[in-house]
Amino acid sequence: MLLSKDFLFGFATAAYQIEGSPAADNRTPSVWDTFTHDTQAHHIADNSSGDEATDHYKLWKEDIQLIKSYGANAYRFSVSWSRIIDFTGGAASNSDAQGQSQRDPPNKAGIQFYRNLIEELVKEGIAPCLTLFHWDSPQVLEDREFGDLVKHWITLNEPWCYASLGYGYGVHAPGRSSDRAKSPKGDSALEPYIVGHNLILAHAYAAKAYREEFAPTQGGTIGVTLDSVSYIPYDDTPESKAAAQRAYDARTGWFADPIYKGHYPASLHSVSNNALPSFTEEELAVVKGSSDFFGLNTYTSNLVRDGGSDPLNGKTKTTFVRPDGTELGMKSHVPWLQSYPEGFRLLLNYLWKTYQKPIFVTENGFPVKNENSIQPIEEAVHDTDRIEYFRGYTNALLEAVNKDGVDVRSYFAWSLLDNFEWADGYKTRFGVTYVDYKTMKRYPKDSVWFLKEWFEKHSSAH
Ligand code: GBH
Repeated sequence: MLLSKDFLFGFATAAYQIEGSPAADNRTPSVWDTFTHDTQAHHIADNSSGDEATDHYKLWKEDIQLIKSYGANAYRFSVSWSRIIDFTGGAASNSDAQGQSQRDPPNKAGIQFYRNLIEELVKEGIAPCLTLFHWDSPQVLEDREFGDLVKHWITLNEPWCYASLGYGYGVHAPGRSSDRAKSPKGDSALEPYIVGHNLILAHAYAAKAYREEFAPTQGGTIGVTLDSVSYIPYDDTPESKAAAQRAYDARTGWFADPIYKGHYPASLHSVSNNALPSFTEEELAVVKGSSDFFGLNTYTSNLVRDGGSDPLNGKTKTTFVRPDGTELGMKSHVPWLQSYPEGFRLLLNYLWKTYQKPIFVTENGFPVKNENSIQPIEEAVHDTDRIEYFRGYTNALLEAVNKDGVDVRSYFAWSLLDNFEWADGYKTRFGVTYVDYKTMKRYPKDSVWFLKEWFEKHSSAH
């Protein structure tokens, strides 16, 4: 069962989660620096930050060798706009010939870092897949650099998370929420929808710029990555089925419907209490059809029934416990994730049927329970549960492709390295490589050899 000739087999990361070196080469703070260093409030489980993360800004070459040794032909990463644009104000090198200061002046040293990374990847035969926005940055979009070598562009990573976790629940940067305990104060009923709306527009105009100015000569593709959960009706009742659909609409359709179909999902108007801004005709023409593919990050499944009050999950109740009291799947280190491969197959089918776009799986992975406290590291690298997870999910992908005819074009495991897991800090490890945060030494885990073998077995590009 070989996958398509250009199938991308790889690992994914994100800038703030791995780079460290927050002040190197004129980098200025992002919202995540501010959030993790907030002295007024406690946002991160272990009080950590991405200041060091996995020290990838220094160890990038070594990390590319890891990717190569893992048999991948692709690597998905994001760029930090705090490095790419010089916000330090008026550095001489950023003035043009007339001495005028430019808007969004490029920061040469920061750009050079990514340039070096990309060139090295290409040299090693690893296709760079570049995410423009993985939460850590100002919303400035700029694809002029790197286009000669990067053929796979992802505009946004999981806009649902940025809008809902950052402006609804306030658990991610910039931490806004109407929750009394949280500061700064926001309006959770309204702000996520305004942020989401503007993210859709930012994505659409970036895609338009790329397609018009760069794609014709550079020949790449551009699209958005959304996160989804496989929403499965709790039971056979029409109420549960409708609830599962509402959950899809609130999580994924919120972004996917405008982008692929040209309108917000009907249920979201009522669920959000009419908080959705509207698109002008002109905007809609840019938004509709603005993604070449369906970029999908997915980790888990939920059983859904009617009844909740939270608009951000479609006013549904979600659980991992079936009506007969059994658990849906294998538990992980975090309460929101259980392994349920059959759900992944259902999800791939649902998205293919609903949006009819080739699906690029851009993240999928599993944090082993208590992996952080297993000692010594030589023991921790025996990540049996993660192997089990990857075995199930990669097999579900093959079934979706070969038995159901779903068009899937990539599989990126999250993540290349253990890293700064946002609000969880360093307590939750998603890597296929163990990082010793004291020495920054990398130790491949057993699961990566499982993936390497899977890549080899299903690649038709021998
Ligand atoms: C992805 O998000 C991210 O793209 C990546 O950066 C991250 O490291 C990775 O997954 C692993 O988490 O507060 O209980 O509601 C995945 C989707 C959605 C998972 C929000 C965590 C919050 C759980 N995320 N969810 S909860």
